[in-house]
Amino acid sequence: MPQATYHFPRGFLWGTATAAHQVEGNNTNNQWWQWEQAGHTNGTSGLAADWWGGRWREDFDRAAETGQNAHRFSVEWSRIQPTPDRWDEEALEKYRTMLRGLRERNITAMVTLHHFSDPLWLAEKGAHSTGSGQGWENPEVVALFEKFVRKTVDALKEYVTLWCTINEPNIYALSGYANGTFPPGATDLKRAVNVIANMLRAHAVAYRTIHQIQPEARVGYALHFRPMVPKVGWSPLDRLMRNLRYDGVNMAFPSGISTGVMKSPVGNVSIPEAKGTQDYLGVNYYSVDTVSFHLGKPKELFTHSDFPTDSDFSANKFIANIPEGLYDSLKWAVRTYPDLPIIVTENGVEDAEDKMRPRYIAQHIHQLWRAVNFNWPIKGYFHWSLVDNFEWERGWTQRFGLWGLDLETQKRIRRPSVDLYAEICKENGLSSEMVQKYCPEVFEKIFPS
Ligand code: IFM
Repeated sequence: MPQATYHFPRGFLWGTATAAHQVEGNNTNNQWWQWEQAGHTNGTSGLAADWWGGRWREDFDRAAETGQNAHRFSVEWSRIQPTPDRWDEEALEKYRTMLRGLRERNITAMVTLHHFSDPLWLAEKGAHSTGSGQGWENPEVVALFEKFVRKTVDALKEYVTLWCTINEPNIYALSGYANGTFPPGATDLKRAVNVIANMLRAHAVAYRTIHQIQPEARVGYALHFRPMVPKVGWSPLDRLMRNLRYDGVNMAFPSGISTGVMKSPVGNVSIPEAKGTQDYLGVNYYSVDTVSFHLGKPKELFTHSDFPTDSDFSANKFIANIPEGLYDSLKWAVRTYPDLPIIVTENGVEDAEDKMRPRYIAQHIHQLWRAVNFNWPIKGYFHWSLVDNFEWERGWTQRFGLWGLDLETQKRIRRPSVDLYAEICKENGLSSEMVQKYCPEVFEKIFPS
C-alpha cells in the first residue's frame, strides 16, 4: 500500500467559512428573518449557533485548536446600519472584538460584506425616491452599499486586509428573483438580471472604496461556480441547454469583471467600471450539474439539472460527491484569469451523520492538491462550515458543520471530520495514513497502487 503525503505550499490558508445570518442568531432586522416568520423556510434561524450571544469564542477556540489558520465570516448589514440614518457603533465594536479574537488565536480573517441578508429598510422600503423597485432592484442600492462598506471597512481595517465584497451574487439573484426560493420569492429572469447587474456595480464601487481606505487590501468576491455537463453528450438540445444554463449561472460576474460587459441570458449589460475589480477570485464549489432540455421548465429557459442516479449522494441528495469538479473549477479560474490568486472560499457537504464528509473532504483536498501541484496560484481553502448553521430555505434540514449543533442545548458535537480536517491543517497536507484512518473506502482513488 503506497505511503505518501500530498503537501501544500508554505503559508497556505486552511480555514472554515460562516455567514452572519446563519450563525449569529436573532438577526431580526433583515429580510430573511421576515421570510422565515412568514413560513417560507424549513424552520427558523432563531438563536442559530448563538455567535451574537458570544459563542463565537468557543467556536474560534475549536478552529484554533484544530489547526485552522484562517476564518471567513460575514458582517450583518442590518446590525451595523439598523435604519438608513443610524450606525450601530456597538455592533461594529462587537465585530472588532471578534476580529481581535481571531488575531489572538493566530487566525487570519477574511470578511464578507454581503452574504445574502439585507436590512429590512432596504428590502422593504426600497431605496425610496426613484420608485424603481426595492432592495437590490433599485439602482440606489449601489450608493447605499458603498456607504455601508465605507463605514464598515473603516471600522474594521485594523484587523482585516482580505475582503470579500459579495458572496454568491449569482445565487442571491437567481434564487430570489428567478426561481423564487429566496426572498422576495420572485420568478422573473429579467428582474434577476437587473439585481445581479446592480450587485456588480456595487461590487465595483466597493472594490475602489476599500482600496481608497486601505491600499494594501486584497478585494474580491465569492463566486458559486457550477461545472455543468449535458445529460446526453450527443444531444444538441442538451448541449444547448447546458451552455445556456452555464452562462446564466456562472458567467455574469466573471464576464463583467473581465470585459466590463456583463453577459446574461436576456442580453448583455455594459458595466465598464467593473472591469478588473478583483485582486483574487473566490470560488465556492460543491458539485457538478447534469443539464438537460426540459419542456416543462419555460421559466428556467427549458433547462433542467440533476445528478447522475449512481452518484455518491449527500444525506438529502442535495450534493453529489464529484471531487474532480473542484479541479475543473480551478482550471477554469486559472484559464480565465491567468496569474490571479484563487481562494476556495467554500466547499463542503451536508451530512449530519458524517458518513460521507470524511471522504468528501479527502477527495476534494486531493483535487485541490492536483491543482496546486501545477503551480496554479491557489492560496487557501475554506471548508463550509465550522459548525452547523441555518441553511436558508432548507433551514436545519441540512447540516454542513464539522461540528454538529444541538439546537436545544447549543452543545457542539465533534464529528469525525473535525479530526481529519485538523490533521490536514496541521500537516499542511493530506497523507495516506489520514485517508486510511478516516475514509479507507476511497484510498485506492486517492493513493492508487
Ligand atoms: O450555506 C450556504 C452558504 O450560505 C452559501 N454557499 C452554499 C452554502 C451551502 O448551501
